[in-house]
Amino acid sequence: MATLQEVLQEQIPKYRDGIKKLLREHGDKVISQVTVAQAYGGMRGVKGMICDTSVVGPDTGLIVRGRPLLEIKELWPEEIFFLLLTGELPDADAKAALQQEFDRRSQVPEYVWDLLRAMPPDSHPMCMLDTAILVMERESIFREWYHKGMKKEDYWVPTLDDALNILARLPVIAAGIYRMRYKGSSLIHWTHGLDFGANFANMLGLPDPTGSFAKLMRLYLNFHADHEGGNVSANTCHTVGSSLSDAYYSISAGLNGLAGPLHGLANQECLGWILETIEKFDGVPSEEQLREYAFKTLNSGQVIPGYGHAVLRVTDPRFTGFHDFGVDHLPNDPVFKTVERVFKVVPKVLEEFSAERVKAGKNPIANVWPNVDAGSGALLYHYGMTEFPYYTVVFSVSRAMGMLAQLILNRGLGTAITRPKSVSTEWIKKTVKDMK
Ligand code: CMX
Repeated sequence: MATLQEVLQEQIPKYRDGIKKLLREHGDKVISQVTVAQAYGGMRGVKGMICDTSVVGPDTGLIVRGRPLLEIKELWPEEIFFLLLTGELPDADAKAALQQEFDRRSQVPEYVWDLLRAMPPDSHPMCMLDTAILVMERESIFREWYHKGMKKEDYWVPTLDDALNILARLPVIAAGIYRMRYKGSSLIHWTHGLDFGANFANMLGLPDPTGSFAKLMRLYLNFHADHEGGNVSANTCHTVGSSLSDAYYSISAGLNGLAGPLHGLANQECLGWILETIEKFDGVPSEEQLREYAFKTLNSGQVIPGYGHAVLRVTDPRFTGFHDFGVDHLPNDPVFKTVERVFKVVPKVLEEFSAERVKAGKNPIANVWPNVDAGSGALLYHYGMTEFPYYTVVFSVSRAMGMLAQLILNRGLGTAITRPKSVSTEWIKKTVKDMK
């Protein structure tokens, strides 16, 4: 089979022509309308952007290029990246070629480590990761080619080059942040010939006598790679990239969005919440104790992290996949047992709380089921990664794959600069006045 570059070389012109034809034939058809509530409500449900790497169905969860997530959970991260970009799975040769690309590009420049070492000791690991990406922007091949002059049809080529450089370095930098921040110890280098997930696990330096931590890392990097285009991180990366900012600027911006507690940081918050309950009740809490604690959290005006979703209306299949891993590998772990018990209790609590909200004239909670962040932290914790401010960094190493795949395809299409129309409250008031 051809390499990733060769497959894209063949696919992208066809993809571009197909979209041009679609626009010529159907460009003026209406696919979405916007209510006033949606304009004020984070544009929830407005169909106004395109993402061809994956879709999230409210009742199905993540589907990557037509394949439901739980059917592809055995794929390794490098295969997922190939699939996101091309819609095809690499054969053994194409996969080996991609792994060699990562080997070749994995060297992190010394100035990145100098910068990270100079950062204040209370810098959040997400801030360290994003800073490291941004400082490497000087190496952007896209920026260099753009300034020399390049045809629009070729934009995707140096973007792919930038993407591969970022992706190869990201696990090295992320693991380096972990080692310098939490272990006060030396960095572990990328091992040539080892796959992406096992390499990341190895560079973190946590004990893994059975290889099951490496297995978890492959699963973790697979599950978090993409979640269509409208979420904060992907949407931000897309918007920044649409101005032809290069991949370093775009990815760093997207990951800054992932660092918010309502998005990727929820996994840190979630494990914190689980551990609080264990500490308060001196061991795995009973269902009644969890119910009481959940209501206490809600009544104090906080959200229950790891539950709810802007799009999903069922249990997130990523939660199910992690739960299955926990059942297989750590069924008696107290943190995992608490996660299981929370899953039994919290959806009902949220349902009751939602009913009370509605009676008080507030919005219902649209989805009471767990999302990806509800269980993943317990697994990391079991393997000795107990520093939960770091969890979103692991998420980032993975999510970069989806954002970069989307960026490359958008460059291939020559997607327009993002510029939705904003309106003022004054305009809304005037416009709705005479409407029925
Ligand atoms: N606990 C308490 N209240 C919740 C809730 C939860 N887990 N989930 C939703 N609600 C509340 C919202 O805060 C909102 O309240 P207000 O109207 O008072 O602002 C109301 O229910 C309606 O919200 P919604 O339509 O159900 O959900 P949104 O699309 O607005 O928000 C999300 C989605 C994920 C931000 C929200 O469910 C939440 O805050 N969950 C907890 C944080 C979390 O797990 N985030 C990670 C999501 C996955 C990811 O993106 O990484």
